[in-house]
Amino acid sequence: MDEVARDFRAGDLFVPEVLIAARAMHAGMNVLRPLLADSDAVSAAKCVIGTVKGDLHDIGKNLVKMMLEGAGFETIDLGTDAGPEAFVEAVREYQPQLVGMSALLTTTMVQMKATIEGFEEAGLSESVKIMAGGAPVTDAFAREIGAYAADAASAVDVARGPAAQTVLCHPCSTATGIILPAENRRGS
Ligand code: B12
Repeated sequence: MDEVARDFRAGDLFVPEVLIAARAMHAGMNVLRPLLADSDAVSAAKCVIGTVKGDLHDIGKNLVKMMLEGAGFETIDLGTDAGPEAFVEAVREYQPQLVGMSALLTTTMVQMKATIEGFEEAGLSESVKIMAGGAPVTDAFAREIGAYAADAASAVDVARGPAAQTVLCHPCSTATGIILPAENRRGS
């Protein structure tokens, strides 16, 4: 999946091909999972991921999830229309290192901010690295809140980086993600 991510980022592979690769990866994982469960192997980290409240688009979110799983991350998928309280509850329960939020509607982008505020109110914002993406999440939006742009392929690089690391993957790109290190939140 690393190779698939590289080719996707380079524009040599397209969404359907990534989905096919992910399906093959899942088939392989189904064989390996019971063996891994019996071994000392540990997952890279946990990621709670979901599409924000009011938004039912999940193709991009699922793609990011598959990329992360292909890189060895354990994912907890909140599905679509996930409100701040669902994210907060999941972070409390699973204590992930990462949170991924997806929004495809300009009207639901505000829910990303609301979710981050939910983490802050719950005292959880310092414990997770937050990634947010989706077609309307532009570089300008990312800058406005003091963050950096990334896409599904780059999400894995970001996820693998240290907690406070910021990565600028697609400067000025039309799409697709923001990474909020703790010190950049609240648009500092
Ligand atoms: C498919 C689709 C639907 C499907 C969704 C099916 C599904 N299971 O997802 C259905 C038919 C249900 C739908 C419904 C609606 N849709 Co729609 N839909 C689309 C469409 C055609 C494609 C979206 C898509 O899947 N793209 C492919 C994926 C792979 O791309 P992506 O999501 O952007 O993800 C990539 C990146 O953004 C990033 N990424 C995404 N999430 C994350 C998360 C993280 C953490 C990171 C790091 C990266 C990341 O990585 C991905 C890969 O690079 C777009 C148009 C378009 N061309 O984008 C409209 C579009 C998003 N829809 C739109 C609208 C208006 C609607 C409706 C309101 C229509 C209506 N009147 O009912 C409803 C809203 C329903 C709701 N409440 O959510 C508008 C949004 C306009 C706007 N600016 O807000 C669009 C842009 C169409 C348009 N041009 O008008 N839609």
